[in-house]
Amino acid sequence: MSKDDRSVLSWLAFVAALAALCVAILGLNNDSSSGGSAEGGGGGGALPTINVTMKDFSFEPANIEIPTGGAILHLMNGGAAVHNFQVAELGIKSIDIAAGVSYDLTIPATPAGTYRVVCPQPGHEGAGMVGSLVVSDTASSGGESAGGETTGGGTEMEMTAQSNADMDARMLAAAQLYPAKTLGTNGSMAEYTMSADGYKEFVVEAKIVDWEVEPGKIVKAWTYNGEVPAPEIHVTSGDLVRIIFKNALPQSTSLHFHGIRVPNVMDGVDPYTEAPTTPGGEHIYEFEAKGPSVGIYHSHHNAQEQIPNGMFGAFTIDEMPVPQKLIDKGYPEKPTKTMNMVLNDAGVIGLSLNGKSFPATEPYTIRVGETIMVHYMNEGLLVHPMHLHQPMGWVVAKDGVPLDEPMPTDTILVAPGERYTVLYMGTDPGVWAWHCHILTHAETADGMRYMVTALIVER
Ligand SMILES: [Cu+2]
Repeated sequence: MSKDDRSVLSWLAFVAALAALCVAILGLNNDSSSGGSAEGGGGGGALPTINVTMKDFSFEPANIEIPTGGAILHLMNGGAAVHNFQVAELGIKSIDIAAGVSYDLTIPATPAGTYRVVCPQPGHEGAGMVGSLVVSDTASSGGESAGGETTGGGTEMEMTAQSNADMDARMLAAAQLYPAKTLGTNGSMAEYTMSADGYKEFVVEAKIVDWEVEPGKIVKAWTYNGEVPAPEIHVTSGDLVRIIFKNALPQSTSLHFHGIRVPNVMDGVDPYTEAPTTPGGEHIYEFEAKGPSVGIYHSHHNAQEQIPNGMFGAFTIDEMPVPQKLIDKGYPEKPTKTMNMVLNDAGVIGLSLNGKSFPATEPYTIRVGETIMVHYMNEGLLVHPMHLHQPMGWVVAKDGVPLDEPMPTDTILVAPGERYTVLYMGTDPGVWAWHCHILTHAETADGMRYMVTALIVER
């Protein structure tokens, strides 16, 4: 057993403590949302109608109680996005319900039990749009209100010692998978060839590949060169850069260099600065690198779908300097390691760090006294407050511009499109949790998930 293995195992004690906290939080949430309101039905054997509001991104109530004889769910979309109501176990799925529209979904007679409800729209389940359909003999069936009290067995409010032990066991099982091996590797550096006319030439091909986000969740990811995030393009100021861009997608696209200084005609904004690159087509981008920069290359065509599906990669020019003020505090002049942490929350990939969801995320290791420089890059649709339990970090650059005055941080809010560069120095040995602090982006009742990884600090 390696030192790393032991460290990860010792983390399990921490996992158990977090599990207990999670139970407490869940209890509170259920308390405020339990009990669906029932209306209509008219008696005489007609099915009761239960109102369910769909929001961005939740169901209200989250626990929908219906009798075994069936019910009509009056689904009202009170959000801004299209939503859908699915109970996969029962083979039930509503139509796509547009914002502001309601739809009556009939649930036929169903055996008593608790069934998982999700919105199957890309990214919505990951964003927390899940609930339970609680079918019981004791749920009201004649048009009476289901009331605010839990009447059926098996809801999370009625947590018995057995169900609590079951939850702990599920959390432990999930935690023990970390770090799980999955299909599809990332984190490579893009290779180039030198052209006869002095350019560093990179070939970037947009294509769809099978990508395992977490164990067993294999999606059709939209990628550059088959990786999520795409291979990092790293060049030096003064380099002449040529990107030979090929489109193997079934859809047009274009390539934008976010946070990189390029001539307007190389900005990749079709149909303004260029025509879209159609399926099977090719486009050449050329410019001189002017850094330092911490940027991203990503789609600028149907981007709200193409980017979250995986079409993003780091584009960096030169290195971000360590501020003199930190060197004065004893930080090394160069970081021991530099890495990117690209955040995502939508599309086929969903809530993820570097294209992977816990327990498939990658742990990072440094020693006490060593430093790791992290470029956080948000390519999703939501903000993410990224929190490292220890060590304390220093923000040294914002959107690729070095800061004169570094700012301390243990939680940094990264909005879509933003890049923050944070320097951490190993202080106390241990396996330190590292996660988004929007808790539904990091945990479920089955344990830690999604935007969670760890920094291992070795002696
Ligand atoms: Cu988040």
